[in-house]
Amino acid sequence: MVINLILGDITKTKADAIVNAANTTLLGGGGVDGAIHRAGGITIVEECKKIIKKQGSCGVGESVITTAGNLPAKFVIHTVGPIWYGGTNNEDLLLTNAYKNCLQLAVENEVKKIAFPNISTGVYNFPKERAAKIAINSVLDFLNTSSILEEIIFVCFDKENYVIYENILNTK
Ligand code: AR6
Repeated sequence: MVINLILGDITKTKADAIVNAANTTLLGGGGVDGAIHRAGGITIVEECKKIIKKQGSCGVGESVITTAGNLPAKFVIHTVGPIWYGGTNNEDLLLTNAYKNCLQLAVENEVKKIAFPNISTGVYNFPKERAAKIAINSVLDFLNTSSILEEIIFVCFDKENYVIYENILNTK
């Protein structure tokens, strides 16, 4: 099992599954969510609508899985990270849940290679260093319990996040 770090666009990442930092409606938005829907095409939002019809919404920290449409992946795993309200709203636990629920869905769908964006660190404003520690620790904790996953890729869109991840991963 390896953890890799990329500076780039997750819609270009070849993996069994890529993770989307979505919102509770699953209907798309800006940031990485917008990029995934634009590049993946209409089939992704069509599946999201079916899921919403069935379950109402996707809660913060939860995740769902759909086709990846035209993306170079089999699946998109949509998760909803917490909005940062200063740290007193269970943000750390909710972000941990988001990563762990994605990994759980990945394993259930026999995903071997999964790529994550830096969930919640854009418009949801989660402090980047704090979010990176949670992302890496959640993945490492999960990997202790699962042998199916072979590769985890953290895809950083900005250099600041990339350097933060690089420094933390170097200490592990
Ligand atoms: N590839 C990889 N990472 C990206 C890409 C990309 N193409 N584009 C942006 N990022 P954000 P959030 C990075 O705002 O904070 C949406 O409108 C970005 O630099 O996309 O979880 C949803 O619908 C940042 O580091 O997601 C929600 O309403 C990271 O992705 C809301 O934003 C997350 O930034 C979710 O906010």
